Amino acid sequence: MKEYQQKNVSDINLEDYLSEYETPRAAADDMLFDCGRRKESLNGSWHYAVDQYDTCIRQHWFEERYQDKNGFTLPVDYSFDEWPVMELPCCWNTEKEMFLLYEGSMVFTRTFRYAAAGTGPSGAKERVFLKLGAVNYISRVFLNKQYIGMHRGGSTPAYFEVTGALQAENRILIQADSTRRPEQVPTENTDWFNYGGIYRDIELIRVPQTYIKRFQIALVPDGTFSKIKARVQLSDAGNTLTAETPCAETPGAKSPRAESPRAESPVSDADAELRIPELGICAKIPVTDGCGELVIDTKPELWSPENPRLYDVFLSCGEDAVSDTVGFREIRVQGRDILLNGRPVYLRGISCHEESVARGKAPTDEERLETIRLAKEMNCNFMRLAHYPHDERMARLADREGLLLWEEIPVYWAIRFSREETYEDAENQLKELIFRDWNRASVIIWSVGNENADSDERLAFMKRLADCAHAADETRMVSAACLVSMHKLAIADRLAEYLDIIGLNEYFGWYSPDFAQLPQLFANSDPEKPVIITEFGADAMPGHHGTLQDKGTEEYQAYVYERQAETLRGIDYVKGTTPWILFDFRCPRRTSAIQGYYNRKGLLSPDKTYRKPAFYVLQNYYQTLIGREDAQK
Ligand code: GCB
Repeated sequence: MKEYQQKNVSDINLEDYLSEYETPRAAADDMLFDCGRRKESLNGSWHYAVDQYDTCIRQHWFEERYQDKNGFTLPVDYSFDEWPVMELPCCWNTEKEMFLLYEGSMVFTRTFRYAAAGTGPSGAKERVFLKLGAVNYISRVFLNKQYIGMHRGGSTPAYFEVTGALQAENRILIQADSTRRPEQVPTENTDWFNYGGIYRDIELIRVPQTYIKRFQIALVPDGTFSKIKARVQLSDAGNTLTAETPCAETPGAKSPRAESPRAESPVSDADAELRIPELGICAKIPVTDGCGELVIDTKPELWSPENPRLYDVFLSCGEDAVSDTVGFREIRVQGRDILLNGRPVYLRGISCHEESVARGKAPTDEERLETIRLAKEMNCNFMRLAHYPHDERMARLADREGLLLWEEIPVYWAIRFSREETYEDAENQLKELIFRDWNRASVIIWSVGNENADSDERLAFMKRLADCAHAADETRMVSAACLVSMHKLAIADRLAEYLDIIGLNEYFGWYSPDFAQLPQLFANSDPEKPVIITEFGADAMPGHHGTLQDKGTEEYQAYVYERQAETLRGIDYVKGTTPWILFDFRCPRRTSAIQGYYNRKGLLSPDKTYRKPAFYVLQNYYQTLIGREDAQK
């Protein structure tokens, strides 16, 4: 047999073709702090092929073996540079009609040039990372015939170090696999459309040998609004960086190291330098074993939806420097109140999917801004970004525009709660989200899931997630959208014990038709914590009219909103609402005449141009809540 024939035979018979591409796996610990860094975009034209049978991996297309060792030409099943072209990032489903319902693998490839930068002051060469903003659900990266690694999780970023694989001329190949699988997070059954693609930015990021891996900065949540804590983690433990330009210590700056037993041990690391010019801060953060922390006395103007004040912050350490634009605010729970900057706040919210008719889960920045603008038009100060991490631009826009956010991971419905690998996947997505958006003032709540039936396995799984979120972030609150116990007609989810705020989805007037049960539910419940009604709602096809008996009409939807508002306004422990949902969204499960593969619970049409009457009901309700708050001041 000729060599290629032998190879061909082994390719088609090897069923375990994937196991060697399960690791290395990019995960939360591989993330680096990338704000304020120079990035080279690899967005743009990529060649692609639908790869329904995973042939790219089975046949090792990335090896580009066009000849055998005797120089004979081999037949191949691909022609990268003659494949059609797609402009990335995008969801393939909206690019061509024939891809609308395609779920599975697609292979994307392009070439690019890379010019190695000169060596830095230390003489060391730069390191380079590839960032994939999001690929649903699995991505596998190959660079210059070399396998780099894979990532799981459809809505969080992946960082791959590519330093050793880069050349002056490069071919990159990425397999994106959107297959739904029962053991994934989310599992195969959801109430939204499963878009596929490399749908967020693709970037190369250059950093020095030792780089700033994490930089977290926030107001210390102690009720004084007078301290900022900055935390730094470098890429290497026990590094030997030297600070380039030491600056005078800011008066009032305290390093916890000075108080810790470690203060006695010799300091081998350099200091990092933190600057916030508008606060007159230029402070050293002592770094030991690659980590440093500093608390600075200062009185920043506080960030809030009404006054979204942002400060430019700069951090440098050795040869590395990053920057960010951050707001300083305090959010915490006291009894059944949610306090923003020490004052009780009612979260006038709306739930929102990440979707655009034309671009699926890859809306333009203008569309994102429009979404925020529409929420504000409805008098919202809060938005629930359901049911998975939305693009990091959304939190940046919310920081700038002044909107509080709930961010969520897709632990949705019936996850495989007893499977450890599924837990690890969920936890990794949670950490990737938290590390990504840690510095965003707008984000006040991490949600660890939605509507998971209360079983022992689920409780253990979700408790671990809540503990993990608390451990990763002491400045925010943890919640989940829980189910009503219809059996007890009460808020009785055992997970509530581990949350700071109880999220509650209730559909009285819709799935549970009897409105009278809603006040009864609240009368039967006595939570020790604030509750946010994370969902209520009703379908209404835009322009579909009828009487109050006709479900699916605009009239009935508006009626549900009126009845809900009537009850909710009187419940003292309900501290916010995020009705379901801002706009209609694609949903394969919704096949009725009024639905047409859309979930029609939106207050707006799918293109966000048409306001249903319930939009104005909510707008008025929130206006009355603002009036009530003003009267209490
Ligand atoms: C829910 C889910 C949400 C659905 C919604 C509905 O409870 O959390 O994802 O889309 O109900 O419309 O049924």
